[in-house]
Amino acid sequence: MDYLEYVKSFKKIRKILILGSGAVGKTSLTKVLKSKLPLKDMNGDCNYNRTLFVEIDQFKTEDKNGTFQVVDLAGQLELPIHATRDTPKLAFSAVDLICFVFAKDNAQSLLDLNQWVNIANNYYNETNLKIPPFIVIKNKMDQESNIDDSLLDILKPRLKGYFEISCFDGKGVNELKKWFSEFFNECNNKYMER
Ligand SMILES: Nc1nc2c(ncn2[C@@H]2O[C@H](COP(=O)(O)OP(=O)(O)OP(=O)(O)O)[C@@H](O)[C@H]2O)c(=O)[nH]1
Ligand SMILES: [Mg+2]
Repeated sequence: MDYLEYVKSFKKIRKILILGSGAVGKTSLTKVLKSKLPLKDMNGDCNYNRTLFVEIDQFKTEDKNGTFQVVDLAGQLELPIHATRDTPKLAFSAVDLICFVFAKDNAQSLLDLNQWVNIANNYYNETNLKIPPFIVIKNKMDQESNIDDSLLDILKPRLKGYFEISCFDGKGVNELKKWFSEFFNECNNKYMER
């Protein structure tokens, strides 16, 4: 039996990795999952403070029984320092779920998903580990845009979930929170069945 899996189940902690391009709202996502309020109602929290390397945070499931530890990486892969290259174990090990995020008003961030998926795939292939389940989150649904997201159709059969949300006004966030609680139970039930 995997010792870490035992600890995670016993302590009711699961690890999430958030990947996606700069400014799509990865750090905002954790903020709203932690809070009862959307960004627009958090004082001063709409300012953009780029993640320089990695942010580690956590949020509770709705019933407060479980905790998700979140590893949220910088979106700028071209930085000389990037966790996917310099500390890949910190980013990728013991991950229960990967959340790929793109923004409705940024077509490039949708195209970039391909690169983020490849980076994750490469790590798990090279280390002979199975890629964890993953979801895609389209953020900034409050923004106007007409990007064609049919590109996602190729990915959709492999997705554990697909969500359209706005961290700014909170649209879709409650559904996502509910899904996370169910996913948490699913992880623990899987462990109990073994
Ligand atoms: N309109 C709108 N703005 C949002 C939304 N979510 C986040 N933002 C804003 O987008 C900007 C970037 O958000 P972050 O959460 O810092 O983005 P990030 O993906 O963590 O960016 P990096 O750390 O650079 O990789 C901030 O100014 C947020 O307030 C949303 O749903 N709608
Ligand atoms: Mg960030």
